[in-house]
Amino acid sequence: MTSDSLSKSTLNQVTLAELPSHIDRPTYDRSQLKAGIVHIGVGGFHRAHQAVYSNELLKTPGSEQWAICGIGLLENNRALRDILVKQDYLYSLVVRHPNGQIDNKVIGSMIDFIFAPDNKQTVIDKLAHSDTKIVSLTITEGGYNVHPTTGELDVENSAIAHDIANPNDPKTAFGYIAAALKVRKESGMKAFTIQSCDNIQHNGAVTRKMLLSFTALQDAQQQNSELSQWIAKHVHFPNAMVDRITPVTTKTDIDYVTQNYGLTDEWPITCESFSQWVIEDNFSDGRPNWDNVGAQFVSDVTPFEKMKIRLLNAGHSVLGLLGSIHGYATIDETVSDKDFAKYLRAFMDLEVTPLLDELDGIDLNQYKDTLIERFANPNIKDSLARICSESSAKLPKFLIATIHENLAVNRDCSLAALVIATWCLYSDKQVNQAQQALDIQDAMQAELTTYAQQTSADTLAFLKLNSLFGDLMNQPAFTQLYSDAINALYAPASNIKNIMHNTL
Ligand code: CS2
Repeated sequence: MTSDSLSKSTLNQVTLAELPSHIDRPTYDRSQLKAGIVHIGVGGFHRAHQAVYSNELLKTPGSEQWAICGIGLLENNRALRDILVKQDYLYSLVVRHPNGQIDNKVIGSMIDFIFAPDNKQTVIDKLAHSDTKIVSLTITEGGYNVHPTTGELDVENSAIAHDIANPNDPKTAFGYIAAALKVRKESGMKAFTIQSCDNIQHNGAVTRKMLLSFTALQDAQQQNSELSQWIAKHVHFPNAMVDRITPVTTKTDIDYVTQNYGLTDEWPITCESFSQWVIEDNFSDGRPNWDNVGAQFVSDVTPFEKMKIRLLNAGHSVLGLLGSIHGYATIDETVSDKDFAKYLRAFMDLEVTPLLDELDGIDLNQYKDTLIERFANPNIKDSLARICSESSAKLPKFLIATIHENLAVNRDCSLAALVIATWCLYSDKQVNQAQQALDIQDAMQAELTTYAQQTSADTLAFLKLNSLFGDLMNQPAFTQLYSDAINALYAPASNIKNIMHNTL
């Protein structure tokens, strides 16, 4: 904390009145709100996206039942809970436009937060409460426990195995949801909607499939329990495409708020001005009119989600891995280098666009232009470390799926092959071209490194991680491209830009 911030009061319900007048704040009476939404996984993205749509909606009369109660499952949510409690669940949102314009806001849609590890029964009671109509999720790609090659629930995951065996002592989102739905079923209550807000294609359908497998395994251990069948019949799982770039909060963001809001907020959120949310209109027991505040309800979200995940998220990973090896630190810095922008655009045009469906009202060329402009926003310092974090959970869905689809129709995938080879080098050496250490966070890091470190003896060693790559190892059309890329990357004094240039 800076000495400046020490002298300032904390943002909370009382000090809200002290904010300078230009700061947008809740204009609704927060004491009258009810938490119709319980959200599991209150990270930066949720606070820049769904909570912001809800904040705008609460400004319109008649929507008081749609406030949010947050749930934190992870130990590191303890600190967030302490901050939110101190701030009456209020937080600042700093929206940074590409042209330098800044929208300063305070978001008030969250009215409670429960730290689950210390309050398991409170969480189950909250989920089972009759006010709860929607349980929404941002538990990250890995949180769904989908086995990357079989597409089934990964029952070997230790937390999932624990929750299947111990229905009364949950740790995972599925464990809590199942416990609460059991209460609702047994007491004759309506089911809630389960609304995934993660970057997974068919996120609703995936959540449904995983939860039904999970509850079927729990049912098999208890007599007369038919929870899985009840869920299949009563719970709705709308698919959705979600989008807003939200970098990790830095000390600079905290200091900005202290100086410009005149109050301290220990965990403000900074995000880009662009925001998109396309949702299937398929809810179990009512829904907020988020379409009145910029979201879009559609009957089928499939083409929107594929376009976003395969262009934006994969595009981020392309820049993230190549840019990290080059020595860049942020996305805007990387895409402002015309060699990287050119490579990204070629990847999008040649290897992704042919796999996408035409979308009424969306011009794909314009969508790609906008993506590059968004990535280049100089006021959003989105770190490559954030983008590359948990690549083992992201790349199978963002990029490797594209490679498989291209191979199936004999289309070239050399640009993506170089990215996979770069991921091998990144996991193996863990330094950039200038030999500076990379900040790598990945639940599979030990395995990634072990396989990658066999590369000098066996060029294809990394691809043997078949839980990530499936049968890529046995597809000569791919292994040829991959070996060429590995040989170039591992050559003495190799230079990523030259290799990118030669791959184009
Ligand atoms: C990013 C996403 O995590 C990532 O790799 O691509 O967090 C991305 O910023 C969001 O999906 C944007 O909507």
